[in-house]
Amino acid sequence: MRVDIISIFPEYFAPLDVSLMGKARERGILDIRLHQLRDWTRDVHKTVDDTPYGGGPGMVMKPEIWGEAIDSVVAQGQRDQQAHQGHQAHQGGVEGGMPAVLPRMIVPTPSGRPFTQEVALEYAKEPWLLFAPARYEGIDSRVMAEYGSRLRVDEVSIGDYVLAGGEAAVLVIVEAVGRLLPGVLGNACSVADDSFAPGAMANLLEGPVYTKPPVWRGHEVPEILLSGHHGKIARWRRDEALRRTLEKRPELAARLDAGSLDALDRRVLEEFEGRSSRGSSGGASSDLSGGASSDSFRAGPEDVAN
Ligand code: JD8
Repeated sequence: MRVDIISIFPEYFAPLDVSLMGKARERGILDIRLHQLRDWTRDVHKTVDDTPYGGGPGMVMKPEIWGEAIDSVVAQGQRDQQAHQGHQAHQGGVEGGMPAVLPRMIVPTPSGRPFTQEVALEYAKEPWLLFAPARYEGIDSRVMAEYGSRLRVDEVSIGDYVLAGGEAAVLVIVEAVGRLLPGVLGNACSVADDSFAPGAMANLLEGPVYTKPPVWRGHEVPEILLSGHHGKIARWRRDEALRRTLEKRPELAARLDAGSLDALDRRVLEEFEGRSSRGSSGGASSDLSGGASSDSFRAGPEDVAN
């Protein structure tokens, strides 16, 4: 996957040199290119912003600079493709390259559609992503209109809180998408187990995890985990994941597909219901008529420290 990022703070993306994303780049699975937006300014002050029409606080990013930058980065990406295909064609002795692919343009903004695991899975299928993280009050809206007619443009938000700019959101999205690419996660771990692949644990939060020593500062590891009884351990983990989801994310629990719950699951829900009605914790109701949605999010067993 090719990823182009245009920003006035390209140094913000140094974290993409390390850990999982760093290895994915070394292995050629991810091809990340950083671009300094100011390289497309023409004035001595390298100005990228101006006052908002209609007044109001802050500054808005100028459309011309973004237009020049996006046109240039897309053209360069297409030339690289042609060169790559030409090289492949030459090796394979076949004529006529494939039609030039255009990138999917992603603009982080607090007013964007929620970025979820389902969206991450969607982006992971793309050959080329172009990120336009902004600063100030954002980018002149005509830029998204201009490219919305030529590219697929997504305005996305990573959460209901306000950041100072889009760079942090791009880091989040690149990591969430990058770890889904074939060959990035070690073979021990597969995203099929984790990221919402429809399955028994979809829509459930992670349960608690433990490692050696069996006793630490007087705190013991739950006995069941030392039993070696895989069936009972799996059951215990599911119960813990259900309880944690009911307690911390009742709206997710409400989206659990009733059909995917077995009698033991329902026992956990009724037990929680009982506890919550006794304690009026206002937790999730066990009426699971909501039906499952695929955009759940469960972390996967990364085999490297992040
Ligand atoms: C892009 C500029 C700052 C936002 C005035 C504060 C995403 N989940 C998210 N929260 N915030 C952002 C985000 C914030 C951004 C930009 C994304 C570009 N800002 C602006 C409008 C109010 N300042 C985000 N994804």
